[in-house]
Amino acid sequence: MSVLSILEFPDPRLRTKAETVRTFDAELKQFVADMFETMYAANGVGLAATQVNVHQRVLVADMSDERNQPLALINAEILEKDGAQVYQEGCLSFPGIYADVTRALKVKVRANDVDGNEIIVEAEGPLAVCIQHEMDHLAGKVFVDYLSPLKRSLLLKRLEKQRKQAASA
Ligand code: GNR
Ligand code: NI
Repeated sequence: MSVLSILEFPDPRLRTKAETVRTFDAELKQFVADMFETMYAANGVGLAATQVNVHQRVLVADMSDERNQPLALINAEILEKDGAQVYQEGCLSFPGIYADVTRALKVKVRANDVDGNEIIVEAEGPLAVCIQHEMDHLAGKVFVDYLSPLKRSLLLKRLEKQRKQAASA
């Protein structure tokens, strides 16, 4: 198992659109295990393959407080969306930056598990936010894309400032 390094904004590789996984083999299982290890090491609630520079439709999540409910979705597709919620989002590719984003309250998702079996997941609330956030990464989209230009430039300036401070500390 290995902790993978996470790409940070504005790395252009975060804009890559991921490809459909067609081979469900031992290599995929190892990659999913590495994604979980990377997500837990970074104290994240989710991680998309895009963030570790692998452009395949793989996402992992664990919204539980105990960090013992791993969910891996391969080739996830949203079948139904319902309602709306505002949630303060963060992203491992934007360390220290948080912003309110409006997304669907509930999602019904079709995906494959690591063995290639079809699964249907119905999520609501924070897990629904996380799945939508990770699916966006796989499409090359990031949470600040939803903000107004003014709010986005404010937060991106803050990200730069934090980086400069961290570099001089
Ligand atoms: O760890 C994460 N926390 C989080 C908080 C609110 C909404 C979404 C997220 S996902 C994020 C991990 C990450 O960057 N996944 O892509
Ligand atoms: Ni993210």
